[in-house]
Amino acid sequence: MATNYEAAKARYAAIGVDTDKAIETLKKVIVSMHCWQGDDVTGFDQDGPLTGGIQTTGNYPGKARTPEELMADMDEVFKLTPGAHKINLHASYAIFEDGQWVDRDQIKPEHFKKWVEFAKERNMGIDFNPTFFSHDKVKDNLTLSSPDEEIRKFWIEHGKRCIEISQYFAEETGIPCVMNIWIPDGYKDVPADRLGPRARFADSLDQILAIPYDKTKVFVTLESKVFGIGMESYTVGSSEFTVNYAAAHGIISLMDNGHYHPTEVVSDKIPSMLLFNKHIALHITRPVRWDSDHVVRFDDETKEIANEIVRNDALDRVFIATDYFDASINRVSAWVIGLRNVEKALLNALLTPHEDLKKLQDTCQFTRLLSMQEELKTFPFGDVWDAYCEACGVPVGLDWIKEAEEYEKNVTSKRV
Ligand code: RNT
Ligand code: ZN
Repeated sequence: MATNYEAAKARYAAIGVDTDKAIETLKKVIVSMHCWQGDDVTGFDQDGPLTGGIQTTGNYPGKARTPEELMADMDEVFKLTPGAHKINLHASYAIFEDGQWVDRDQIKPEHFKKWVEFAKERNMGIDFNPTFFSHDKVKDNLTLSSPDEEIRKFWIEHGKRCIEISQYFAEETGIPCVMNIWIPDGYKDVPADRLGPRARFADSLDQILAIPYDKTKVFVTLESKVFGIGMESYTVGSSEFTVNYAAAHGIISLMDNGHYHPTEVVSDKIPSMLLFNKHIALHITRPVRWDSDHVVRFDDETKEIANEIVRNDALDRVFIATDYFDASINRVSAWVIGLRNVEKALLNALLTPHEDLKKLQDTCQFTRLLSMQEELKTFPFGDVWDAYCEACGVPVGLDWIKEAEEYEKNVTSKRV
């Protein structure tokens, strides 16, 4: 493999790309790994179904049923995936000792102590998400925008508790916590009032963000959405709502690439957002005809998202997180495939001679630009990718598949 890498390195060097440097840079880029791929977004705080207009489909055996199982599966993913990670938790993954259950408006740092231990042992930070779904207080698909003041108050309290927990994560791990707010709220059919729910959502956010917290430790992000299942006609937290709210209140916009109209792409939004914001946040997923949260592939849009981050020198300004959930295939492998593909897209971007390509654009050499862009696709990317995996101490090439299959045979298939 060393010789393959040497040959690849020379080919990239000939176009001014330093492969060693790309590998060193990528090693330090943090990708926040969503915990919810492991258990189909179930969590541990209640037994009801997944609600909120999101859906996991499939019933592949071996899903994690307990915190211990989920943590073991996450460790397996870390073993098979190169790069630096954070873990991304939802509030519904609180771990209650026997008889200690409290509702979401009363959760406390102590309910996440085991996650802090897990993260610290692995030198990782923790990102967090209040869970505004899968709960009996999601009334008529509404939470922070509900006209029912009691419902709205419950969820405002939940948001406040989550900021406190986020700060606890940051203080314990020494790594800032990104706390993302996403609400499912919306209507199945044409609403009679589009402004009222959004005004209530804005007021709820104002109240949540009014609690004192350390803004150097907790970065609050707000995620938009275009529709959800059962909320096809209107979502309260639309793109315009979230981008404007975030800009006006000094929090951060989060773009999930499953949350736009099918021909709209997040890659094109990234540079505009970077021009006007110090930070932006991403959920990387794969929509197939709808917000289906398929496992991320090494596809054109994922590559283009990575290109926009890298060529605009924004690796330290973009909070990168994954967000997909496939229950139709081995869940650990699903996790690994998507995360490895995010890493591949970033490496691919780091191996692209962006400055030269920009120059071709600015001098209107479009024929040469297209020729270059297409030829770069057959450069020996795979050899650099293998060297990166080796440098990170994770399986190279197809080797991870065997390991994942062993884990399935010995661990997840025994869960019945
Ligand atoms: C839903 C949003 C949201 C969730 C997670 C579980 O459409 O993408 O980010 O997927 O919070
Ligand atoms: Zn998302």
